[in-house]
Amino acid sequence: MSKKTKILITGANGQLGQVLTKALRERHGVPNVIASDINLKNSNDSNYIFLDILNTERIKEVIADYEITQIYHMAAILSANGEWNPAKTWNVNFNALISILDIAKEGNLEKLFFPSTIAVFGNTTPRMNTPQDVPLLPETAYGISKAAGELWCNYYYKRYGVDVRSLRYPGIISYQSIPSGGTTDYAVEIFHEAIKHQHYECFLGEETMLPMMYIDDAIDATIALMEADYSSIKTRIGYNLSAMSFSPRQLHLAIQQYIPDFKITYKPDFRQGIADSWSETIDDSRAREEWNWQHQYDLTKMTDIMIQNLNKQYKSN
Ligand code: AKB
Repeated sequence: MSKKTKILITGANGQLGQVLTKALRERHGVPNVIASDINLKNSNDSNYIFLDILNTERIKEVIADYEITQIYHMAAILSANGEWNPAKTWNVNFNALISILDIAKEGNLEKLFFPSTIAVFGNTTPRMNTPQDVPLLPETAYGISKAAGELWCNYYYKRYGVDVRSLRYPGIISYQSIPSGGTTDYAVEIFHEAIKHQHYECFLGEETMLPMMYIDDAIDATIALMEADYSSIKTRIGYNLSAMSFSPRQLHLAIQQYIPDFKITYKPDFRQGIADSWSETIDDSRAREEWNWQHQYDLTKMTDIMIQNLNKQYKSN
């Protein structure tokens, strides 16, 4: 008989982790989803624990104590922050993954989710409609750690049968949580600044087109992949995943439909080089064909929901 699903989320205080925790708790019940992070922001949550993902012995104890069957390993240092400390980025993003893959290999987990990213692509990757299987030559410490992580996930699946599943997330846009340390963060910051100050200084150039996704789509994709039949998962590297692509100029225009006086100025910094090495649009047909992925949100729908919800949040504060 299969064991009751008990989930551990690492990096639960991050942009995706916060919303994923809520969604998984709605599905599996609060006691069955243990949220963990290295900071104590959610310490009033009795199913929240402090967990340093570099402490492998502690991860093993948590798995045993809570009878964990699945891990969503969301903890990571993102692309922009990763450039300030590449060695730490490797340690957090890659070495911690290997420890968790080893734990899974020992038979202690049924399933593992590893979040990958469009940052695995690089200057040698076709930038338009990027196919699933392309040479990966990432430019950032973050991208290198995630590309290597994908390869090791595939290795652990093939060699040891670890049921590890992965997605290459585009930039994620959410009102519930704020991203930190990424190159696509501008697409969240811009909404806050538009509402608060009707002005945003963008750290990317106005025509920098990047793949993006509204958070509900990202959460739906994550859960759909993890719940998909074992036989439908045909790749154990990260699945390409796509919903929309836009530039800061296009997002500015979309927000101006709600805030006509909203102004944007451009002051590209080192993150421009990172963005320029990534894809503009992604071919995610494998995800659509193999486990029925479908996105719900485009630029117009996403902008509407962001403005409505942030307006409410700022009014109630
Ligand atoms: C980042 O900008 O670093 C992340 C990502 C695309 O993985 N949002």
